[in-house]
Amino acid sequence: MKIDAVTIFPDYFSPLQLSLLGKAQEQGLVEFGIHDLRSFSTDNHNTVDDTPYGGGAGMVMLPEVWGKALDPLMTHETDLIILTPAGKRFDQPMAASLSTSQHLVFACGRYEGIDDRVRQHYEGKNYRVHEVSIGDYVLGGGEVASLVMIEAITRLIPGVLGNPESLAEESHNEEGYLEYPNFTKPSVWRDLEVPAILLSGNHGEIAKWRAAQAAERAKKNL
Ligand code: 5OB
Repeated sequence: MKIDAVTIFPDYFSPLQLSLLGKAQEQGLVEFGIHDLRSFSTDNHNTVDDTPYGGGAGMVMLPEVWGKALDPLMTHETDLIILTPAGKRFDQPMAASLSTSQHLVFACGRYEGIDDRVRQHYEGKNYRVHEVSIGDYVLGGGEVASLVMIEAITRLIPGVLGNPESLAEESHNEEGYLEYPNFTKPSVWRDLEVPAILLSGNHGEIAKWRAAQAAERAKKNL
């Protein structure tokens, strides 16, 4: 998979060189291209934004600069992801769906966002465009949201996880993650004991206990 990101803060993407994602890149399972939006600006001040038509606070990112940055990246195999708090909420099914794409392009807006005609333009040319939010909270821009999505998506690419059993186990669970409480050594820590069932070796009973614990947690955290 090829993953491009366009941003005015390329340094935000240095964590892609670490841990699981760094190894996936070394193995050739994923290739990252990080592009500085400012290098596509056309004036001496490297301007990337301007005041909003209709008035209001903040700045809006210029469509001309975004067009110049995105045009050379877009193909009809591309999924263009525009990060915005007004987008569709990112979840595990969306991560699974995007993990089968050949090419993702993350457009990281700052300020009040990107001129909406950028979305209109690429949708109008029949490119696949997704406006995505990672949750209901305010961020300074799309960079951290992109990192969240990239980590969730790339770990689903075959070969990226060292131990594919953890993926198989996650897939038993609708949301795609483990919800029961976990314990490791020692069996007693600060007078707190690991539940005896987990030391029993009875895998059928352990699975039942974990399912019940997960259900209880899910109810509590709703
Ligand atoms: N808040 N998801 C939640 C987001 C967000 C803010 C963004 C982009 C995606 O940019 C300001």
